[in-house]
Order: sequence, then C-alpha cells, then structure tokens
Amino acid sequence: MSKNTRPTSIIGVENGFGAGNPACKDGPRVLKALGMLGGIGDAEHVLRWDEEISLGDHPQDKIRAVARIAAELAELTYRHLMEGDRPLVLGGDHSCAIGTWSGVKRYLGHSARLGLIWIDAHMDSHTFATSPTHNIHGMPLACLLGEGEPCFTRIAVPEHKLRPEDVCLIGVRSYESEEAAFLRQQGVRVYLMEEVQQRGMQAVFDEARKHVCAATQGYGISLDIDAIDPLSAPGVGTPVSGGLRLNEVVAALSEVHDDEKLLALEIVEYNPWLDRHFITAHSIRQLCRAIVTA
Ligand code: 6HN
Ligand code: MN
Ligand code: MN
Ligand code: MN
Repeated sequence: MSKNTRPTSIIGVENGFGAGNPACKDGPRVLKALGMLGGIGDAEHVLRWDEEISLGDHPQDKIRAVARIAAELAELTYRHLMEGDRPLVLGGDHSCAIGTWSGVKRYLGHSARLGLIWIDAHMDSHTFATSPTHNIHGMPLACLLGEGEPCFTRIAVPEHKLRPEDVCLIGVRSYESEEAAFLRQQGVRVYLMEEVQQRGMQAVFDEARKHVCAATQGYGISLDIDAIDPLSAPGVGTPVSGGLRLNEVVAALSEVHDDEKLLALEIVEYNPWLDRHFITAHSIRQLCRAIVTA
C-alpha cells in the first residue's frame, strides 16, 4: 500500500430532495455549526471544510434538482482530485453518490476502472420502474451501474461509472426483491448483515477491499450512516435495527485511511433533527477522525 499524501477536503451537499424526509439537507450545516469536525488532523493529515452546494428550498422538479446537484458535485469532486485533494462528501441524502462517483470516474479516465465499497442498510439499486417510494436516494447505485434515468446515468462522462465486478455492498438488511434481483443479475457481491455477523466486519471488509481493488485503478467508500446500528446512529431517515457496530466501521476506515488508492469518501443520510443527544454527530466525528488520521 503506498501512502496517501492528499489533504482531505470536505464538500457539503445540502440536498434532501432524494429522501422521503428532506431534512437531511441540514446535515453538513449543523455539523459545521456544532464545530463537530474541528480539531481533526495533524501536520501530515490535513482536513478542511471546502465548500457547500445547495439548490435552495423549492425545486419545481425533484429529478431535475437531484440531477443538477449531481452534475455540480461531479464537477467539484473532479476538480478537487485534479488539485491533489481527497474529497470527503458529506450528505445530504444518498442521491449525491451519483455526482460524487461520476466525478471520480471522470478523473480516472475513460478506460480506467473505479472500485466502490457501498456500506449501507439498503441496496439503493432501484429505478423508477421498481421503486416502491420513488425516492431517488433508493436508486444511486443502479444509476452508477448504468440503469435508470439518462439525466442520472450520463453525468460527467457518458459511460457506465462502475462495472458490477468492481463493487461490493456491506451491511445490507433491508431491501426489495426487484433491486436484489438486479444486483444478482449484474453479479454484484453483497455482504448481507447476516454474513457480517457470522464472519466479522474485519474479515468481510478486507475481502471487499481486495475485491474492489483487484482490477481497478482506484476506489472509493460510500458510507450511508444508516448502515451503523441505530444505537450509535439514530439520526437517519430510514433506520434499520441490527446494524454494524460503530467501532468496527471506525476500525475498517482507520485501516485504509492512508491507502493511496482510496480516492474519495462519502458520509451520507445524517438527519440532525432526528438525532438524540448528538449521538450521531459524535459518531460522524469519530468516523471522520478515522478517515483523516486513523
Ligand atoms: N437510503 N429501499 C427503500 C426505497 O425507498 O427505495 C429505502 C431506500 C433508502 C435509501 O437510505 O439511502
Ligand atoms: Mn479545494
Ligand atoms: Mn440506507
Ligand atoms: Mn443509502
């Protein structure tokens, strides 16, 4: 593993139009106002707040709003990578992943392959044809695999952003049969929560990392905070009990934080209005510390 030398730069995405409860748009602003991510980093590992993007409160059309945010975010992640930063995208709802990983794919180049570890209680692999809620945060992984609305699948570069064999999901315990069938057909490796409990997070995460690195030029981690057990992360719109332990996720991130091939990360779905006693905010602080300094 070569050592990462990129400073981590936070991009806040104030968008909740992809979620059933849009108040997760306030996540980045509240974390900043609480000073929750201050004092992380050292001489070798820099963390800085870079910028926030938002669309304002009243979009006429959710699809257009999410597509616009994604295009803007793709441009930003691309630019930060070109400038030598490692982007850390803070959601906002998980639809921002469409933008983040499209920008990273553009940076890697047309013929290169991008790996992705998707840590989530859900599969996020619907299209409008299969989704029971039509909430776009349930669709970003399908979009990145090339399925769904062209305004989502063609962001930044026309090609599919991910090949199915370069993706793993970890922590899944709530899904609909259509999205499970889609991922199975595609041949995406899914580590259900049951398998994580049997084998341990450490073993599963190490295997997932090998899997997404095998044939790729760089990889990312998309962390939906609802993957973590609601005891440590109650501040989410779609909580599911029986999740990952916070300290196991912290340990996994610490293990890879200095990996040069880890190009970008995402922490999404934090809804400060559903948090209790700042429990989730403190968990996010621990996760960010692990990402930056281990
Ligand atoms: N997330 N599968 C459900 C849906 O509405 O499509 C839940 C999606 C949750 C998405 O948490 O990012
Ligand atoms: Mn910058
Ligand atoms: Mn989720
Ligand atoms: Mn998600």
